[in-house]
Amino acid sequence: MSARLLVVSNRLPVVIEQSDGRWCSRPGSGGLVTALTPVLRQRGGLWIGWPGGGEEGGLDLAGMVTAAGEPAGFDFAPVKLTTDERDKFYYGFSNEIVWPLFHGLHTRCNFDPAYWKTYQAVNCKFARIIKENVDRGDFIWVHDYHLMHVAKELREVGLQQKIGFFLHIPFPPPEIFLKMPWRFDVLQALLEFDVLGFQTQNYRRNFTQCISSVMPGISVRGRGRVLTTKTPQRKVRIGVFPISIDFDEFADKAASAETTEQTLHLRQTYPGRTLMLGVDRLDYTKGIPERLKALGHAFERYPELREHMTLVQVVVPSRTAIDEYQDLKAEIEMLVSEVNGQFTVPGWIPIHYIFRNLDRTDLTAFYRAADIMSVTPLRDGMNLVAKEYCACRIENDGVLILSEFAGTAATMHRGALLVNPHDVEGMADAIYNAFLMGKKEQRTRMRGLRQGVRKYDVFWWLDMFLKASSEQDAELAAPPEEYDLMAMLPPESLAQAEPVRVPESLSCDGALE
Ligand code: ADQ
Repeated sequence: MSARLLVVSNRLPVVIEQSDGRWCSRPGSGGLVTALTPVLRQRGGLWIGWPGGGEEGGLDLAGMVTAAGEPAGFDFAPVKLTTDERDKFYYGFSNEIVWPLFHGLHTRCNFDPAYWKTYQAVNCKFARIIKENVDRGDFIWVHDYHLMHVAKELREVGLQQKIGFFLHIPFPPPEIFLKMPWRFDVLQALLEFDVLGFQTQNYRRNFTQCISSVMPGISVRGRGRVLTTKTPQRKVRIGVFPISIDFDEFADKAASAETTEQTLHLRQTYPGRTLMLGVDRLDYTKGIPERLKALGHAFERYPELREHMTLVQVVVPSRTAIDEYQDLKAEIEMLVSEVNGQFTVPGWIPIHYIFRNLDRTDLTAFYRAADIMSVTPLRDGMNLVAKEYCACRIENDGVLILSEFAGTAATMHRGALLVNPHDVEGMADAIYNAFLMGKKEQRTRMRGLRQGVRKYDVFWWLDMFLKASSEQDAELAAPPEEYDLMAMLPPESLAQAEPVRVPESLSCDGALE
């Protein structure tokens, strides 16, 4: 497909913000930006999104964003949000409802009806800006949970061309999703897209189960990478496309002279010690407190780890205007000092804690220097950090400790040491096993992991999505065989498990107005 890509996401890969009283731009961070930037750099196109900020009089937002886009090699179009929109659409509906709910943490949700109204209004605003910028023949590709209503709004203003949607986060099972007061509206809005992409088969299954539970008139057909469903208005294709990274870019950066020098410097800082690394956005889904508790437990349970292993925990600031994220930061800092207070001896501090954005050289040097990488989210759509670590292990060694609840586990389970992040003892054992693992086993595992990340990189992901959009089904590979937690349970416990039943009163009978 050679159409121009018109990518739409809540955030642009550039952030406009005030620093020392002056407006300036800086690169954005996070998984979506890491994945999509090389795609647009390679293909060109237009990226529509919000560059941050609220209502600032006199600020030439479009000019600043255009200037920031020039070196990137593709175009940006900004969507300006008012302060009220930012609070209710971004902090409110997106971050207090969809984010926790879709990660299975419904007790953290604040189902404020005012948020829903603003969410629709802002999706309508995005749709207007797409309409102003779209050319006939463009492929409109909307990203993530902030913009689930955009296709519906675009259809209402008469736009009939193909629109794709990719969900970067998990899609929850029906018993969680159906708690959302606006569940039918959200499902109906999603079915206004032509192609829907999910990270794993499990998340797609959750989505199709929600459709069959509450829209009995709509059946989902097919098997393999793409399923189809027909609504009265259109045929919707529903695929599994595990997102990835630009493997070569990370591997080349890891091998560069500046990263090598920086890696040597890091290794000298921790002489003779096993270095374990954690790199996460500040978020309660990333399981940072659980990891710190497990490490404390590991030092208790396996005293030989003391003075021989150090954790470097890097946390990138994120959503810090929200109280909950400030509380999480305080909790992390308290746990770091608790473990350090209990175990530090002269010449050895168990945890080094870094709370800031790192540039690519620093990040890849940490990946290269780390003997063990700990990626232990409570739930994660995919988790690119796990893939970045493997890409940077250019000597084919290192151990990946990986949560079975990360989307990445679906395909990286063979090479990684899988853990349940809620199981403090199991995590402590995994840390100890990683510490003891010999180079031979490390290489066998890491080679397999690296081959997978190299072959199924972000360009493969793009290709699969575009082929599915243009119905080139013969060229689509089957979805990967996935790690299946249920398959580990004894058969008798599965026989007793009750299937999820949705009350008939919830059914909305497939009507799509
Ligand atoms: P995120 O929740 O942002 O992404 P993740 O996929 O791990 O999670 O990506 C984090 C990104 O931030 C990585 O590319 C990493 O390099 C970068 N990063 C982390 N710490 C950093 C630091 N201190 N300095 C600079 N950069 C740092 C969402 C979903 C994920 C999904 C992605 C992509 O939550 O599940 O994998 O989108 O779909």
